[in-house]
Amino acid sequence: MRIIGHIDFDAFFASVEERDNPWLKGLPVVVGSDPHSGRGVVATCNYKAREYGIHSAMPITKAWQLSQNAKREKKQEVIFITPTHRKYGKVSSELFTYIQEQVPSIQKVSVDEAYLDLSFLRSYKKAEAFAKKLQQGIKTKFKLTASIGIGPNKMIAKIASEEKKPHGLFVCLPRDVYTYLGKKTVRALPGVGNAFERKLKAKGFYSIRDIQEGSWEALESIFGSHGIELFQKAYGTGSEVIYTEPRTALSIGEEETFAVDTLSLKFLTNRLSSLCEDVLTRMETSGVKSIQTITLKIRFADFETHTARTTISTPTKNMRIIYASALKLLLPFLENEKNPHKKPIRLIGVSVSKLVY
Ligand code: DCP
Ligand code: CA
Ligand code: CA
Repeated sequence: MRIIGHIDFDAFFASVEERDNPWLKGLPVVVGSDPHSGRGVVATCNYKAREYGIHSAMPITKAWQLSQNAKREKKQEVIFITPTHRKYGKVSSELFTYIQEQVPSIQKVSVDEAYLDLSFLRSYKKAEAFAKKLQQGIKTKFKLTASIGIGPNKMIAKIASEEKKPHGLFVCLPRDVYTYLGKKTVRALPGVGNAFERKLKAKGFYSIRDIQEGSWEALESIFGSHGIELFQKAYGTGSEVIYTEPRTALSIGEEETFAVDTLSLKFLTNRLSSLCEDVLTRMETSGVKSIQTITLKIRFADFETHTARTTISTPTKNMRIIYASALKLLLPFLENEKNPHKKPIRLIGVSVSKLVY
């Protein structure tokens, strides 16, 4: 039985900003271009700002006007924030690494969404419980919320993930697909944008039910091959496969910030060894058979940060080899070679990549 999940983070850029800037809590937030520049659009906004009618892709000047209107009504003025795409990218990859450790096959489709193959759980009931736990884990670990939809294929899962946003979970069982889709407007189908929607409406197709009850010959004669595709979509019988990300691109890493900055060899080697052990444990729990690249991250007391990496000739999962490689990378940072001013170290991190599952 195929069980597919679709996860989509809520108000993604805005939620990351709210999380990282606690003073924004409870305020309407727009992430987008500078409203005083008079150019550009809203990338996204939090749900509070959506109450003002603001949404993604709206001209920023329009969002500004709506905020000013709200202010006149004695409501909170909107806080405008310029996007930091690098940050969102980093958060995104941390999130999906976390998810990937728990789901054998995922397909990331944008900065904040992915399909998850949940078939390994073998029942919709278990998949639902798993999704709930995943949402909770994400909330605890990353202080972000995501919505999840579950269904027999990607299309249904994606539509279902919109159902209960934000922080929602909705399951569409295979036997409910036809009825579930029937209640939605044609717009819910992938590939139906503004223009196509208008054409469909002009021909009397408002809801997906209208398409389900129409004949595919009629749809074909009006819309050609698009018509047939639409007919198939309306029945929700897709069986698209999950295109698993190449796992070689991923890494597993652990890092530690010390209570006191230090250059003590004994202390650092002890912590390094413990970090390598943690990495190894995580490799085991996520089914990694071997690794080939080891990366060391060092942050000095003044926050100057370096990474050094080494790739070994034969893939391994031997603790001693991983530790020895990490140690070799660390030593130059304790000596003149990479630390001429003898700056104490604040943080070290170890990560492994070129993973084989
Ligand atoms: N995005 C953007 N420009 C757009 C749409 C989106 O820059 N026109 C960015 C900002 C969003 C992110 O992509 O935070 C994800 O887009 P979504 O469509 O998933 O929207 P959100 O995650 O912001 O909100 P929702 O809770 O509706 O998913
Ligand atoms: Ca989203
Ligand atoms: Ca999205």
